[in-house]
Amino acid sequence: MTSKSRKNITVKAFKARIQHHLNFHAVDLSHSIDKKAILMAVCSSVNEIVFDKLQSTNIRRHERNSRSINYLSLEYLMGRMLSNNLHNLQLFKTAQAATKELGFEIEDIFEEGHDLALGNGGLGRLAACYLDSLATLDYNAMGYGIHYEHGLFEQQFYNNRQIESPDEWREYGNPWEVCRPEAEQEIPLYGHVETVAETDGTLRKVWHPGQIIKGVPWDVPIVGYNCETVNVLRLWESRASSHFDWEAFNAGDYQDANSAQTQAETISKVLYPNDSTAAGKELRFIQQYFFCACSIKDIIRRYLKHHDDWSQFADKFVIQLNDTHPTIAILELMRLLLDEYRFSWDNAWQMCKQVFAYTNHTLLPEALEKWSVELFETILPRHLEILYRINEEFLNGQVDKMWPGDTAMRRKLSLIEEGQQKMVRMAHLSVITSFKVNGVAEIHSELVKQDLFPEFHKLYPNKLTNVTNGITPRRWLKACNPALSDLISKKVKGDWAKNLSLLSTLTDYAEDKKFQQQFMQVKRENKVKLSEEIKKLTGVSVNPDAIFDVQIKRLHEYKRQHLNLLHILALYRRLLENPRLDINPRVFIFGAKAAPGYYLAKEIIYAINCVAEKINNDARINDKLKVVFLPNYRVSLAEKIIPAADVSEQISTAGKEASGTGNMKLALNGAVTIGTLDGANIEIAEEVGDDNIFIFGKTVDEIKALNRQGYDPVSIYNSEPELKSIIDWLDSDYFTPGKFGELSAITQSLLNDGDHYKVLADFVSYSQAQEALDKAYKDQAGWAKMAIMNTAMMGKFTSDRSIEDYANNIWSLDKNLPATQAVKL
Ligand code: B1H
Repeated sequence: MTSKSRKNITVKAFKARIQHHLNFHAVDLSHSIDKKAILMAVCSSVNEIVFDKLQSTNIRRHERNSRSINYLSLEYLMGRMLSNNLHNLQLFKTAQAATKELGFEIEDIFEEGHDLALGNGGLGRLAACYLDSLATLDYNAMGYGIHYEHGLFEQQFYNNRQIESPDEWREYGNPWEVCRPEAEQEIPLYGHVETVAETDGTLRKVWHPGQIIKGVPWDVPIVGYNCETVNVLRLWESRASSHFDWEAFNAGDYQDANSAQTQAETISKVLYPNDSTAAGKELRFIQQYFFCACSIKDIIRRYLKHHDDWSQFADKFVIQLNDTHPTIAILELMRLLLDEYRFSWDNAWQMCKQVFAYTNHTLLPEALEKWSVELFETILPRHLEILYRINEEFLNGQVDKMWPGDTAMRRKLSLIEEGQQKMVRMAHLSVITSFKVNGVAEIHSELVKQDLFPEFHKLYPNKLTNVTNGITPRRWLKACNPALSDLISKKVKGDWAKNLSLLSTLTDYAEDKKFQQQFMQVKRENKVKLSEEIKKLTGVSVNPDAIFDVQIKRLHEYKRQHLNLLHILALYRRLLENPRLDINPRVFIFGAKAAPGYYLAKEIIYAINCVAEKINNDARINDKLKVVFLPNYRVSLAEKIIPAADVSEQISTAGKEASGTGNMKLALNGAVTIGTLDGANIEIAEEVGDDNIFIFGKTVDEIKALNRQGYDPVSIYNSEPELKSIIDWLDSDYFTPGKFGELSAITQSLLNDGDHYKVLADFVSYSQAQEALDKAYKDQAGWAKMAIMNTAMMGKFTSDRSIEDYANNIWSLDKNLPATQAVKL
């Protein structure tokens, strides 16, 4: 089908297609049609168009032979695909009308779709937004990831505590993927390395693996917005290879044969449910290698399909490492070039230095990956040899040149951390190999230079840089907030979803009474819808005229959901003391999953739920406060919460949140931020202006000073009577009747364990900012103006801008590298 006929597809034709697919799926059309069946039929109808576009994109790519960007990420938090694909194909209204004729509301059909939750939080969702922008901007891009059988766990609350159950996203099949057996790979593991003498006397290394795993690719099409491009996200599934133990099987030893299969399939079984923490488990290490090896081999396969020699490899392929998780890709490319393609050491190393770039997403020490040398020795013995040589050349070369004879510096920068157990520092390997290393927001990138890698910054003054994160306005405004999108389209000329800076036109209407009313009316309608969802999910009735105050993100001490909790307790206490206290009614809305092994995070969830239960059932406070913790926070739930938010809580300890991206989504949808000077909050404040954001708390420098001086949370507790009474309250059995000390893990962490995240240090400032916010909300016109200004000034934070930054400053996608930079062999 040509793009012309596609644009012209009528409701009638689309409906006929859906009916055809229903028929094809053997649905009994004489009875009422099941929602799952119609979902599958709509997806198949959309796929006809999508795969047609994918074919023509591939043909175009081949003709142009442009440089391709290959995004390696252990996580992709895609969410649901149907609504987004319909919007991007400009087919939403057609599909809506066609399904209506078949007796369905399209939103109800969307609800049947399962989230693709192959990621934890911000890092995985960022990868998904970047794929959307890469396709929309027509870049030759491929995403590589793992086809986890189970994505991020599902969360329920039982007796106020988090319970996890496995995510079954493919229970009924996933319409948005095709298997590509023609591109499967074999991946070696374990075994030993042999040194073989060639006839000419040179020595060659041969790795004799102990096990071979098969990598099977599944392709998910990534549809660009309002353009002809469809790219691919290629996800690897592990299987037992044909080296599966047939001998044992035939000899009747099914158990042994099966255990090899089970072991192989375990590799892509589950996503590790960490966020901003490294897992440190052997299986995770194997997962990383399996995924990297499949992806690197696939990249080489794609290159060699069209080239007879290696001279253009670095011109044609650039590989972006999404954090250190795919760092082993570097060693795998080295190994293949050296051992399989017989490169000299220098040529192989030059090649690697030209193709890899690395994004750092966190400064948290617990997230900086290290793997034991022992693990390398057992699982990847050849890679360890290569790593040792890279290290030796690095220390004896660059390090010795810059700091001659400085053994302390050698120890500090070495790829190997000495100690009881020798560890490989993955970040160091990524930094020394990559031609660019970027942080994800201005302040974060500065801290990467100053605090995390100051020596590397000295060694490579042009390597460390910044690309501020972004979000796709297609999913995070156009698709999730149709009412606001329609209102915007009435005022803003041009395709703002493709050029988000156009939203700045809205500043002209920020003080226009009529527009303010329309804007706030949309917000109210979204709040009514969310209230219904809240009732459905929690049984709690909330008032749509209250302030909807939202904190949605992974649960982590540094994100400080417990600071929010302390302030809720302060409000509750003030209301009990004075039931007529003049504050706006407020609904505090939380959404967060805690890593299953993160004890304190789970205790914070428990505490919020216990406090919520008490407050929501306390008639004395006249419904002025409500607290709801929505279970199973995920992309599709975020799409419902964000359009209804008045207030966006971005309250991390300064210096800890690398960027944040929820902050951008909420502001884009007209929520006003209360936040610290951390991550991208700083750039949001610069864009919206100080009058349209509530900033509080200690700055990075002040936090550093506190650490230097010696921070004493107990003295703050003793000198702030309200704070003291709240903490004591939390320690009583008020929120857990009959169970004293039930919530004391939190108070302990704040008072006895040093309050690492400076919750007490920021409490008073936070409480004051909240008071100012409450006061500002009373001026409805003033608030509307602030909300409009937030939407209007989010242009910078489109992921299209981030991708253009990467394309221009890191990947050189619009032009091939000058020939002088290409490896000459
Ligand atoms: C971010 C992670 C992360 N930073 C380790 N680091 C993981 C680290 O499974 N692991 O081992 C998983 C995830 N995630 C987040 O990245 C930052 O905290 C956010 O501030 C940032 O917005 C996001 C995207 O850059």
